[in-house]
Amino acid sequence: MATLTILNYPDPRLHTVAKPVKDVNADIRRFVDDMAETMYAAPGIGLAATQVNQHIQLIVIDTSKEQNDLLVLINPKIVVKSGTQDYEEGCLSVPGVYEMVTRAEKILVEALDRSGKQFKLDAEGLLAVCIQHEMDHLLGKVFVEYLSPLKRNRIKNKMIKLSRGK
Ligand code: K2U
Ligand code: ZN
Repeated sequence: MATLTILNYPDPRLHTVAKPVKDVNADIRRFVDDMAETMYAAPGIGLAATQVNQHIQLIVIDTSKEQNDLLVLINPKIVVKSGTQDYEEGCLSVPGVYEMVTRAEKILVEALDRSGKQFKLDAEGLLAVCIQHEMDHLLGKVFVEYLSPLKRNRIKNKMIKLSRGK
């Protein structure tokens, strides 16, 4: 397994729209293992393939306390949404930034697992937030895009300064 490099905002590659996975094969499963290793090492509770510059619809998540319950979602689709919830979100691609975002409180998501089998998942609370956050990444959307232009530009300038080692 290997830890992968996570792209930092405002890298334009973060705005690439991911393509569906055609064949859940051994290469995809190896990539899932690398994604999981990268997420746990960050540490984080979710990671989208877009963030490691692989533009396929694949997400790993682990919101368990013991960090030993990996959820893999391939070609995920949210089929039902209800309610709203506010959550102070962070992002491994925008280190050190935490801002309130409003998302659906409950979702029903359909996806393929790491063996290519279709499954459905009812999620709420932090898991629902994380799934929506990661699925935004697959659409090329970073959570700072929910903020005001003023806040977003301040964050963008801060990240550019950080990347120049200032
Ligand atoms: O996409 C990512 O960068 C992974 C995020 C997932 C996440 C974002 C917002 C809310 C929940 C999950 C990282 O795990 S950010 C670190 C983090 C860790 C625990 C709780 C919230 C954020
Ligand atoms: Zn993120």
